[in-house]
Amino acid sequence: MKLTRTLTLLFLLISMHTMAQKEPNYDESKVPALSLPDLFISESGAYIKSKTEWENVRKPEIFKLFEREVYGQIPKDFDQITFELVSQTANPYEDISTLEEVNITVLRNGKSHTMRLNFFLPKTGNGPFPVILLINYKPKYADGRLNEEGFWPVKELIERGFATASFHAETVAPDQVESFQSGIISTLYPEQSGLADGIKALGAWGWGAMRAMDYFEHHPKVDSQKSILVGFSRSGKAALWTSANDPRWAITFANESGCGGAALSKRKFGETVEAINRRFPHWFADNFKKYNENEESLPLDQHMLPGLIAPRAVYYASAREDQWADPKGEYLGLSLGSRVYSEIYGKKAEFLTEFEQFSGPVHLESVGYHIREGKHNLTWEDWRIFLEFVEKNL
Ligand code: GTR
Repeated sequence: MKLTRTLTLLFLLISMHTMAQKEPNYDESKVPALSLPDLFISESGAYIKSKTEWENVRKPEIFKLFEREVYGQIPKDFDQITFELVSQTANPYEDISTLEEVNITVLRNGKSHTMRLNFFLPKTGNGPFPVILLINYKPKYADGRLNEEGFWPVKELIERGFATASFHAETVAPDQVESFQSGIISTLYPEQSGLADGIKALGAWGWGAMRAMDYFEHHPKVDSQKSILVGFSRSGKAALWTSANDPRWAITFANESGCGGAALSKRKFGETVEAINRRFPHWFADNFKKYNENEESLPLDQHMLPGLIAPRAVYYASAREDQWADPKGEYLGLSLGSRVYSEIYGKKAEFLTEFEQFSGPVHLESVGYHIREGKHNLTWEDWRIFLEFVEKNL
């Protein structure tokens, strides 16, 4: 009897909790009228027109806003970094490439953390090769031996003359609320814990990408000036913030990065700030939670992110059925943000077409976008179209 009552109470509590969670909005007519912060009006009210003003005034202001309110501060300092080649093999693509499995060990304040990088080099030619890094969070693709649907198409990339590498996000910060700190945060950067603008998992993964770049820079067969950073979904968000922090990436590709990545938060379409912070409280800085169901008061939006990467190239992609990631919000984030490329850097980067009107990829100078049919995934089709952009922009 008592058990039945307890169970009924539990059931009631669970249903109340579920009801309290808002249904996502997929109706364009319910999207609020957008009032977005102006890219070019500085905090002191000045209108920013020149490259010097942009780089000295407005860009640092916007960077600080994202750092404080959204992603947290990626730490840049450490005492030592070492690279250890743990194994070198011709497998799994023995005719065309070599796989180097590398331990990257970073020392800070007497503590050390090791992350693993899987790095494929073409066998044809001496290089130096342009390099593509994928921030991976799917365990089954960790070693590059699996290539279902082209998630990490190592063979195809090697055949096109790229070196390519990937690290598994969990070797830097586990993707769980209970344990995300047990990677670099608790070991190397314990002071980040508990800060309202401290990094969580996304920032830690970005730090991992930077350490991979340290490896590329020291590798004689890599042309690190031609390096491409790729992320999908949660790692797409991480890739964008990484590139905003680290100017060494020539091209940054965020595939279906959605809320907290490419898509405008203030549209509240599909995944919202509240929804992402509730499901993944260990991704963004604590400050971002202030904007749960309160996007209006965000002092920024995602259209301000591409400008932190400019003038280096940036590429977004969406999938038509991936409404949760808000394809239109992703397109707007980039098309509005591309004004930094055209107005400050004088590039041919204006998006001339409304989201509803275009079909093929939009490949402009240093800025590109495509949408494909289908669901949320990183597929060979995404890579293939992206590589056409790379050919013109690397
Ligand atoms: C979704 C999540 C997104 C996105 C994605 C992923 O369910 O709500 O923010 O990051 O998963 O990483 O696969």
